[in-house]
Amino acid sequence: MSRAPSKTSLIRFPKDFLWGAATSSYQIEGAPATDGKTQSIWDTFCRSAGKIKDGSSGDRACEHFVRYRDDVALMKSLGLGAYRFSISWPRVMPGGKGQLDDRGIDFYSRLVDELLEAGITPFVTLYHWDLPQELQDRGGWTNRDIADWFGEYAGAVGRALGDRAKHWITLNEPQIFSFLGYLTGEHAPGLVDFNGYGKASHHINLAHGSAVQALRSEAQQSTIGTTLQNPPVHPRSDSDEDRQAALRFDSVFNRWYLDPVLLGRYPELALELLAPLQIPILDGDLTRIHQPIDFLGINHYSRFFIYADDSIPLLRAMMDTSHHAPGARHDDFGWDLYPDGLHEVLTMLRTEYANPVVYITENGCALHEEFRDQYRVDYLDAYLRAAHRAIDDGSRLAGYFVWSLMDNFEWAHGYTMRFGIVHVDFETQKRTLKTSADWYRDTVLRNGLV
Ligand code: IFM
Repeated sequence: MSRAPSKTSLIRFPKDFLWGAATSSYQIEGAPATDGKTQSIWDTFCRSAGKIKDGSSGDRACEHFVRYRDDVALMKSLGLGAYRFSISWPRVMPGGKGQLDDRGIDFYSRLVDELLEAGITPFVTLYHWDLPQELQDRGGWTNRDIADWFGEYAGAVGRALGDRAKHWITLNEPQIFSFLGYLTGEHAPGLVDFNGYGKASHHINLAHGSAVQALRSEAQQSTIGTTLQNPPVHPRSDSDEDRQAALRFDSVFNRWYLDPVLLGRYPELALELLAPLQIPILDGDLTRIHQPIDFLGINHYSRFFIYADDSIPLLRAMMDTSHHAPGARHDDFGWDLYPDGLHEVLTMLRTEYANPVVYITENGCALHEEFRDQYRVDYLDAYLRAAHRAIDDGSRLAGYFVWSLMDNFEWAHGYTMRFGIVHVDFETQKRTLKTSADWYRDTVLRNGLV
């Protein structure tokens, strides 16, 4: 009896598609006071009782500061073409202003060299939430001067690393760090201050613009972008109240950051809703924010279900993190597996924002399964299929970074949530590949999904 040759079809990604993994400084580095580094708002926040679920901090984290060579070797063994990491502002510029500290910047310089030596392209994020505490003491993001402070910091880092690092991301998820840091108080600096939120949200955009300008002059021949998390915002029910709430939420949470950067204006609805805050938007601000960028980074996890709720004034909308679509699988965070959401976001960018080049700069899920993480394989596979569909439709998706390379400090959840494709034993610091890491390596090597 003859057997037909087995055929496996491949969902192939474009030839130059970049495959990577992402991390951030506070979540993995440790070494909180080494070589002159000063405190960040997360060092402070973690010391406030009750803020972090397991009472932990990033003091030790993955000890990446001393283990970075091994971690780069690990990335190489996974066949990664790119690595997205962030710079700790208070490590390279103690106190947040002035000169770079040679010892601090030297760490990132060595990391960049190690990556290039391993054939891995560095993607450098300038701000992934660890603001120098000294700047917070001067008002942090609510102080308009932060746009200049951030620009000076960006220029200095660009000058130091820009001869070798050619891909830059100004900010990570402005939506999340402004909302959780200034409105709900769940993240550093832990404030519940609607007026402060209003100011911060505009200064964050201004700071992005200043950083792009500074990088253009200091890190020439680089590609520059920013990273947003724009989840699809769906009403929790069909009621008119929830639908309107979802529109309000989308405008204030998502489009407030997308529109000025990509279109050079704030969305009308958000301006109307936030008008009582009298956000000081001065002449010339939108021009400063609307710098040409080379790509948009999108972090994507799931969708938000929104309902009408008065607990946040003006916005009158809230997300229901415990709501699930009927039958949907979800991860330990309670985030639904909803790959169509990624297709939705990419389609929105293509049709409403002139189809920018996009990198998915984070995508992943939290699972307590320590090694055999089949759910993560299913999750990544499903989201990558959705991404591929968007490419077929015409989206200019240039690369994908899994969140995260390794288990790490998950902010207010401490070490209770594991996002890595590599398991970290936080006692011994041993790294072990999970099932998903093997799967990801195979995917990267074949540049496609079976
Ligand atoms: O761990 C975070 C990361 O720092 C920012 N994006 C979402 C991830 C998971 O919550």
